[in-house]
Amino acid sequence: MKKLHPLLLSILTVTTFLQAQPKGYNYDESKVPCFDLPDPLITESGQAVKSRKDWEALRRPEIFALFQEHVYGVSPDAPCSIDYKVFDDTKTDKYHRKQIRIQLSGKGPGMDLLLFLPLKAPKPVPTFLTLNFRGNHSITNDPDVKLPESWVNNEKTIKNNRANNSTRGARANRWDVEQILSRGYGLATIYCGDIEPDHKNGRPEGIRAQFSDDYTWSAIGAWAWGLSRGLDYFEKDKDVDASKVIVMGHSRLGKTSLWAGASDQRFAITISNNSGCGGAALSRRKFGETVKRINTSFPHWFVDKYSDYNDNENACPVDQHQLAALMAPRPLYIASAEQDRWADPKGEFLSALHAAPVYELLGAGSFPAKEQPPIDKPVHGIIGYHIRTGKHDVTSFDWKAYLDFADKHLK
Ligand code: GTR
Repeated sequence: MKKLHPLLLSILTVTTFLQAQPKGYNYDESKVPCFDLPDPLITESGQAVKSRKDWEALRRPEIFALFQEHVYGVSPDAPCSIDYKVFDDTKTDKYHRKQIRIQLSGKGPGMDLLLFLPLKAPKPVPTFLTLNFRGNHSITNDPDVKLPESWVNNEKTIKNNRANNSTRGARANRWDVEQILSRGYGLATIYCGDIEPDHKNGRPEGIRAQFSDDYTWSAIGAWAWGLSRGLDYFEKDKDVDASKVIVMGHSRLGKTSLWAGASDQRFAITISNNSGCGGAALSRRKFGETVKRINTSFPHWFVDKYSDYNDNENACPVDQHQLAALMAPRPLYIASAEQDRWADPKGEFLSALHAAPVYELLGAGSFPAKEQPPIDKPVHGIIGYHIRTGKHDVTSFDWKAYLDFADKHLK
């Protein structure tokens, strides 16, 4: 690779750093306000949660309902049956590729699930299920992966919100397909826009428009619901071990993987990659992105009520460590990136730390870190965490950590 001039390199580094950290927000640890976190092991009426039974019958449903009401909304139940068509089933020299069209409701939107399976590993395989930002074709250079038919963001080479080949492989760097398959796992992905376009006026084109307004689900709620429909399909596919599906997501789609893992306890492992505000980061810290800013920029991601906590985080009956606790006793991984201060790496770590007492109560194991671990040194208990070198992204380092964690818990 051609070397960049050191001056150009430092300008580029500073520019990326500034873009990743919008001005006017707090990045100074000494300015984090004092706060009390709501205790996952004390009920709203003040009763201590002392047993698995208390957690399962009382406190878990209570916390889940609070997140529905105040943050992500109420989604419909799973449909009684699943309508799907496998339109591609091909073995190449690299992988076994399937593409499946899943109809989400009678006349509403459908989503394409792209599935890469290892050629050699014994079937059924444990599989990562993740949403993507720009279309299934963007995660790979494979010319046979179908372009999305739904709305996509306009960019230089994309007009009229319709995908074309210019973005094929555009995000391949984030998807280490080779490493994942070589470790004996499948990788499945769905374009989030197939479920609902990611913009504030996307609702009429998405799955939410097909259901009654009694469901208060947000766009994150809708995307998470779509992930569950992917899992419904895996229950029909003999190549995938539906009891070992790992829901993983990056950034806004990491917020979504957390809500999916909380809403659907069939997911065996949940992974949040750099999910930040409204994901793994504690809102009460007001470090980097705040509740007010996220509700202003992305009002469709959450329920309207979430704006009651703009500049008023302490009034929210939940904070994000309780979302993490909803995964218990199933393994949970939270990952941060050193330069991704907008997402508040420390706040992401603290969610893992404060979710741990629930895992301990359930006898599921613990989180072997009391302080944020050093850079690039993953810690793997029943909860896993790492903070790696670099920016807001998904790297091969992240995937290796997720694969090691999955091996530890699923193999
Ligand atoms: C940012 C947003 C973050 C994060 C990110 C992403 O603009 O402020 O909460 O979700 O987008 O999804 O890439």
